[in-house]
Amino acid sequence: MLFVENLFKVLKKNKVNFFSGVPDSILKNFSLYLEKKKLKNIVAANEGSAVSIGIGSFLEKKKISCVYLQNSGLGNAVNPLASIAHKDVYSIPLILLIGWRGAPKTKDEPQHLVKGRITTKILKLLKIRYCQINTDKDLKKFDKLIMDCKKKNLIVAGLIKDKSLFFKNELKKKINKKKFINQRDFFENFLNLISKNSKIITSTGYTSRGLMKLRNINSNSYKGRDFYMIGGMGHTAMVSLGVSIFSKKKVYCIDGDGSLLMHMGSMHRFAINGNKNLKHVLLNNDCHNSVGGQKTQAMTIDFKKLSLSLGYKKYFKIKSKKDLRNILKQFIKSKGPSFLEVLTDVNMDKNLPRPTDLIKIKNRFYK
Ligand SMILES: Cc1ncc(C[n+]2csc(CCOP(=O)(O)OP(=O)(O)O)c2C)c(N)n1
Repeated sequence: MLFVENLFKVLKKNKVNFFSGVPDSILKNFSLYLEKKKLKNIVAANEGSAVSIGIGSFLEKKKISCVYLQNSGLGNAVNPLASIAHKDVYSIPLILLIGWRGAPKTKDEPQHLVKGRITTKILKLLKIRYCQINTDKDLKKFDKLIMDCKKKNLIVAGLIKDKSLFFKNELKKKINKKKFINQRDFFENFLNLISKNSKIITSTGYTSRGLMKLRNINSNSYKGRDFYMIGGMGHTAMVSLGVSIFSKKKVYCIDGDGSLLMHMGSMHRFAINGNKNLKHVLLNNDCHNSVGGQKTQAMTIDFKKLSLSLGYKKYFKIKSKKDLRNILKQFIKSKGPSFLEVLTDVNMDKNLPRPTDLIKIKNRFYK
């Protein structure tokens, strides 16, 4: 039997059939399996929300949830874990399934190394009992932990660091065939039209990697200076606000929809506290494309009403390639804080680069 099936066998045996979480690359096949089997699953805006949904489900139905997350999202989760669910507070049982990026002795990207190093320390500080799940055999330990969680109303966790555990069960997501804008077309036109000394801050995952790829191909012919914010998902808008307050240059925040939704309250501050040099671009592909394409349902949001009611001065939308240049020009000319929604497809270039020299990226952005 495949690993993923054995994992679900353990969860089913313990009557765990409700899930909430934020997708992660290691757990990609776990969340796609939830979709395939049509299990009850809420893709939460952030990991704190995922934990809170699990807390609520227990309060109403004594239903123990499985909350899945990447360890980078443990920071978001700590508040409800420590202040609501902890056994010294309301003692609400929860099962955490954590994708452990940057685990000691594994090779990973720089933004994952610190969190990877302290993941088990955070769990220990929170008195959350955990086990590592490296093979099918480890599922026995996980099973025992879950039984304890049920008996004693505890939070427990299983840590998975090796995504190859799921490889035999690689699930493919159906590609959205709608003819929206390709991310690369957007960036090519954008970099061509902006003024030379513009500042660009891009969100985690493919947004940063896609922009970096173009810079690598053609470093001289494009304008602007980039900060690839490959960690701290969801904070792109507020980092951009901070930059813009102390800059006379035009500052562009380029967000993915998963990133924007993660801390959406930031939009309000962006609109209220931002100056006219600050602009917000949303590359809306309706999903977490970088980690498997799980739906965010961001295309159900009326960003025009939302952004204008929050205080953005203007809203623009690009739906097709024929509008791309024209609307981009209007957006670039507009007085901020303004908002541009670009409907993008999920087709990405192969072999996108991964930013590794982060200090160099920071220093180049300064200059
Ligand atoms: C706090 C946190 N949670 C989860 C992740 C894992 N992660 C990396 S990229 C990504 C998806 C980003 O989605 P979106 O902003 O829509 O951009 P897209 O991938 O669609 O280009 C996720 C969930 C993370 N890096 N940090």
